[in-house]
Amino acid sequence: MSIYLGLDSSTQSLKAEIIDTGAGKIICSENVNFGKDLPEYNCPNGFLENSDPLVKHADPLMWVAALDLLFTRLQKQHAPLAEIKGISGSGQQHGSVYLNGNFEKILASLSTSENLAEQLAPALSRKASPIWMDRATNPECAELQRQFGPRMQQDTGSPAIERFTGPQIRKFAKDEPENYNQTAHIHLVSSFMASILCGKSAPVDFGDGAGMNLLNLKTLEWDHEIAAFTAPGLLNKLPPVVRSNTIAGGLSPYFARYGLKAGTPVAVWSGDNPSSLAGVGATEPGVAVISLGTSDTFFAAMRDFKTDPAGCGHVFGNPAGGFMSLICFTNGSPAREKIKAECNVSWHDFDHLAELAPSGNHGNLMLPYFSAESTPLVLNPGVKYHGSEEFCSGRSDNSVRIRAILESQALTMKLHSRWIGEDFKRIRITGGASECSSFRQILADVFQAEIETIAVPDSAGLGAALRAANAAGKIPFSAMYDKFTAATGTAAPDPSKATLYGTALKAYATMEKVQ
Ligand code: XUL
Repeated sequence: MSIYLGLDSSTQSLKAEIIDTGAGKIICSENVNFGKDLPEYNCPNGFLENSDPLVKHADPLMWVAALDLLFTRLQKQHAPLAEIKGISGSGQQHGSVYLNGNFEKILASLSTSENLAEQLAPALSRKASPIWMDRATNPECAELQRQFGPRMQQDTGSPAIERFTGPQIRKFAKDEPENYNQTAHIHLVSSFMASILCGKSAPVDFGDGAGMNLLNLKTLEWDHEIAAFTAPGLLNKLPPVVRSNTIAGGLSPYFARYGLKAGTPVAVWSGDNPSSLAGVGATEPGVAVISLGTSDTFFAAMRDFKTDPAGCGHVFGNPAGGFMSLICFTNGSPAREKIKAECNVSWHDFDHLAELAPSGNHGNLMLPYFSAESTPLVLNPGVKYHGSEEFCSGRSDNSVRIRAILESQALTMKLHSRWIGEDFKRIRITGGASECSSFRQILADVFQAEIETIAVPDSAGLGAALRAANAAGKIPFSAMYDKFTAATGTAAPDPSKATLYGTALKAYATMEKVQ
């Protein structure tokens, strides 16, 4: 049997997907929800409460505790842990973990009589980890941009971005120089979790490393000049950066307590978006992916390295080699939830009501900035309405309000993905809201592309398992895609809607410019 394990350390949970590549299926899934299962870490939504809405930090020990709980649960459901031939993982991107000089010593001598969180607590040089939702580094981004100008984006794939790791590290070094000096290793969530599995400090992969404003994508090495300016001595604190199919090490003997085999190959972890690219079978260029998770993301394998002139889109490493584009819309799912709550309807009715309003929604659109937005960058949120007086004053039907959010979200994705320069005719869609058939049709008509649904509930976790099979079992991605990532449904574009949505796109772009 060829069994591989993929772990997915996301904002709100840690999940496991165990696959059998011979049978071509997921044979076991498990999940730990941070808010529900680990309430003692005070992160009900994956982050600690803070009076400053721009600050979003999480307790890294919660991610560690989740690992023990997840394996306990897998063991309880008799998952074939002893048969696993390789492990990899996916981490929420950009988040960083700060560790002192004891980290590697502690990892090398983990005892099975204590749990992981207890043992790793003394290794932290910073109690909380900034995560991808944090927006508190605007001054640091300005400093980095002043220093490097357009080179920052040309060489690292993105201008200095608030949630990216480099600006976050710079802020920490400025605000807490003593704790920064105590820091011997700075890890991403992905490389931190991989380190625990293999019992030593693990490398960062190109996929996730590209989300740091520190990796030079032209040389695929840390950019010495940018690192030196970001924070003193930073280069010595960063792990090595490697290709996504590198084996980081063998599984630590600690995990034998759950029935796993010590020494099982652990492939480097990657970010959730690069992992999802594999998990939805889109590592070859030509097909785009829309992932409707907490944030909505639009991403695709790239034919060549290219950056977004508007500075909103990013370039990350494609786990199969080369690059991928990624555009993140922070208000994705929370904005849909807000409108659903305002209309006081079920998801079923939300979907149905959206279909009752006509395509184009009589020109009623909205800028859905319920909270700070990444694309376009909006640090002072506020929702703006455009259209009829009835709609703008909040008196229109639920159907019009619901259609307005869905059409606006589809239009913003179309508008801000144009820089990729590819007229996608196939788009694969995943995540909770991909079940909303009205949204699928709106996306098909706005993009004039075939929208394919994939029945993968956790594309990042599956992608991590496929990456484990690729790295440890040398199985090509293409040999696994047919079985694991086949489309389960399609929405075809209606060509008669092309002009209408072309006009709506112009109206949306104008509204965004004048706001
Ligand atoms: C991507 C981003 C998010 C996180 C969390 O740039 O910030 O997609 O990876 O999922």
